Amino acid sequence: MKDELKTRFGHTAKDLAQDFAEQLKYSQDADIYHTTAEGRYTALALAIRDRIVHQWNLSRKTQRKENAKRINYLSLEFLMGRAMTNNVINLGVEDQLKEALSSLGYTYEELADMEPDAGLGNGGLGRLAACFLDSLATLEYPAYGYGIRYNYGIFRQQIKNGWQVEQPDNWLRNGNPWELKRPDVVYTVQFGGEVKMIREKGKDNFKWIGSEQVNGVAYDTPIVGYGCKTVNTLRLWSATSPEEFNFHEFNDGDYTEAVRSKISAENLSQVLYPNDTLYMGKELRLKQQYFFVACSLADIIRSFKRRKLSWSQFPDFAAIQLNDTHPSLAIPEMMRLLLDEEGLSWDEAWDITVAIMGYTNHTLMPEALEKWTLPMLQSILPRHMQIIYEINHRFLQSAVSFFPLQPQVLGQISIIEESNPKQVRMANLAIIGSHSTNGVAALHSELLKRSMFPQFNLIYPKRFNNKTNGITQRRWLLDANPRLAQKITEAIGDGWITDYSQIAKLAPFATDKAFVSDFAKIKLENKVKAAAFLKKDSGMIIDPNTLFDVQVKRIHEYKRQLLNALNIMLIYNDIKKGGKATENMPPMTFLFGGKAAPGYVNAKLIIKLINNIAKVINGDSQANKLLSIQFMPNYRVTMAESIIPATDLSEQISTAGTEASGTGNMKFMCNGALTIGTMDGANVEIAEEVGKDNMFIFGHTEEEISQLGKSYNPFAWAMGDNEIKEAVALLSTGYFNVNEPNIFDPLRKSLFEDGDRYFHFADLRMYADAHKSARDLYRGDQNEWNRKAILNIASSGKFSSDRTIGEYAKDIWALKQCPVQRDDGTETALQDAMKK
Ligand code: 26Q
Repeated sequence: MKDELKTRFGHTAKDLAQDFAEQLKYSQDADIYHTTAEGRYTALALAIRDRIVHQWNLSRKTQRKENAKRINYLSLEFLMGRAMTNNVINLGVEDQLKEALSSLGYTYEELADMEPDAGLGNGGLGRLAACFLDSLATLEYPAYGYGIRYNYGIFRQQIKNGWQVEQPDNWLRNGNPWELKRPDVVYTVQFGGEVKMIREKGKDNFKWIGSEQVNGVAYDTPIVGYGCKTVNTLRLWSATSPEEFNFHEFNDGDYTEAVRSKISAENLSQVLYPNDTLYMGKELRLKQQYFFVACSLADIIRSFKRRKLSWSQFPDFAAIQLNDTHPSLAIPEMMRLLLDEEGLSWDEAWDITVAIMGYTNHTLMPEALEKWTLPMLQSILPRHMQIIYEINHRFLQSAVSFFPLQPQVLGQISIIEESNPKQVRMANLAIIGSHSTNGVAALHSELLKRSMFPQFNLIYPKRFNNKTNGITQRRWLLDANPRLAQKITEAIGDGWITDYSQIAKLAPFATDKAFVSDFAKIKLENKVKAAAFLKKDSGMIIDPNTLFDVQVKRIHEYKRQLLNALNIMLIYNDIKKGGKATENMPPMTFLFGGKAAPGYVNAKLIIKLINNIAKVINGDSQANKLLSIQFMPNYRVTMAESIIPATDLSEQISTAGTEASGTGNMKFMCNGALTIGTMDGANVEIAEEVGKDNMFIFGHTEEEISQLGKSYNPFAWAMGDNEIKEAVALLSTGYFNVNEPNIFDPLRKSLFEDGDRYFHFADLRMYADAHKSARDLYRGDQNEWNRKAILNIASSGKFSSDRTIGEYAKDIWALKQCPVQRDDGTETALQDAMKK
């Protein structure tokens, strides 16, 4: 592998050392004796980037020459994490690089550790987009990711006195060596103003004259496929003020106004909105969405126009996937461009738009559905509002025949909600304006058809489909867990890296004595490493010789971190009483991690509660021999890469029917953790693959939950079980908040007075019992535990994002692979230039 890979400067450790030293000298103006850690990191990143750029250029050329269709993945979020270790692995230069750096007296890990996470996303949806980019490049599909180059990513979370405190994430502070600014790729986007109708050649033409303009400049990041053949592009837009606009006001003498409007333009790409699942109708968010949609579509159209083909062929060359409704303005924007700018008829424009667009839904929570008020849309995007009205009008006309004598149904499926003020339902728009609507796990996709959008399913039965999520095994196993990856490769060869179905070959090793003992050793090593990471990251002390029980994900009531906390109270109470449930308990470390949306009061209270419980239990000399509770501040991709490989028990305990898929569940599975979980999201399919016997499945199913429905009485469920009653008393009597009276009242109220919307008490007994069987197995039969863990890895083949992307490519995008030759790039840049 290493030997065949030759890039433009040759490939020995010595060459790499030379490149690195040159970058230090010329881009950092430093020699190896006088450098800062940041400078060394940047120099190394630039040296690596140089090795990517040639292949990047070649990929673009090949894809153009082959007239290949391209997928354009539109997403407000790309949660990329770090690039360096990933790029180094995909380039195949890790060993030489380590040698090169150590020959200069540096360690690779130390430099790699300087890189800030690219945290341009909230959670699952943004990380999914990042995994998809990795799979698209590795499978050699022509693809662009389009998004916003936020100056501030997801906030940094600090914990002060148990409470979450948000700090700005200034991730570009020291520059970003992975990106290339493309000053020539810039589009002007307008907002506001009015629409004029001009009658020309017997035809009505609409002209939208905006009152405010913003430029979007492209910043490109290379996405290196494994083995480095195809290098695709993540193109992120940064907002600036158009030059002329400024200059004009400046000359009028209104200098401060010029500066003000410049700043207001730049505001657009300043910051990622930190809420997930709870939708808020902020004007700046709407502008962000339109800004990035308008730049991306202009770019896609520019690239199509270069081919000089007819518009009807557009869908043969471009597919656009909408990552949730956040980019769904792409539908009216595409219509506007084709109608107003290109002069197509409505029907021509509509057929093209529907053929190009695909929509992925990521949530079942009604409060997450995007709705913009009509007055806001009207004032910011007046022409789009006209187009949306026309789309809706035509749609409702065609829908009438499906619902004879049921006029009220039309009100439900209309894009416009007749509330006060009226609202525009973006999900309805996305379904109507695309040829595919998919959910992200089998159960979720069924529920979309059955409960969320039944009428649309009646009208468009062929549009609804499922694409079960996946994760990239390259980042989440090869990169995050190198020792286990090496062991697996020794056992079954390295085919799994690019063909993850081969991981099934690991199954026989679940009973192979040597393999099992190596697996156990590696798990312990990973725990030691994770403990060191946490010590360095936040000063936490944890004991690697305990069972690591981990729940890491955004904090949300439906994900039920509270259920975990209530179970910990049960365990604690039992220890204090010397009860049976904890008689033979293995020493345990409960690890929590995750951010709460800054405005989500109950989520923030859950963090505080976990921290308060931790304080009491960790300080209790009787309990702390068996129990340690830890909240890990600032959970992020880089922390996940350290914690997940060290986990024994993976907590996936959402109320059935609420988690669309989950993807953390898959990451834990392929790193050899056992899952304790409900039959929700992709857990259902994990159980299908590995068998319920090799998991700890508990709780009401989705059907049972909806059966329980309104008759559910949390109080009765809680009080009917003595141990639960006692644990609840700890919460109600303020045991964990002696000096902070009443702070947890809102949580208690949501559980008991507001009906426990997420059915904690319906599932708590079953959860506690399932948890006990997990503890018992861990304590009683390490061999059996490890056998199950290895079987989990061997059964994780389905959950590669390579499989997911293959399905999107075939079923939704009609996309073909476009192999790119690997070129050693031995011609120098000068030789290249002289050919021109
Ligand atoms: C919407 C409007 C305004 C501001 C913010 C938002 C917003 C932002 C992010 C709404 C939702 C999100 C993120 C949703 C998300 O991450 N969903 C998760 O997607 C994963 C990938 O498909 C699934 O595995 C998870 O189950 C789902 O919760």
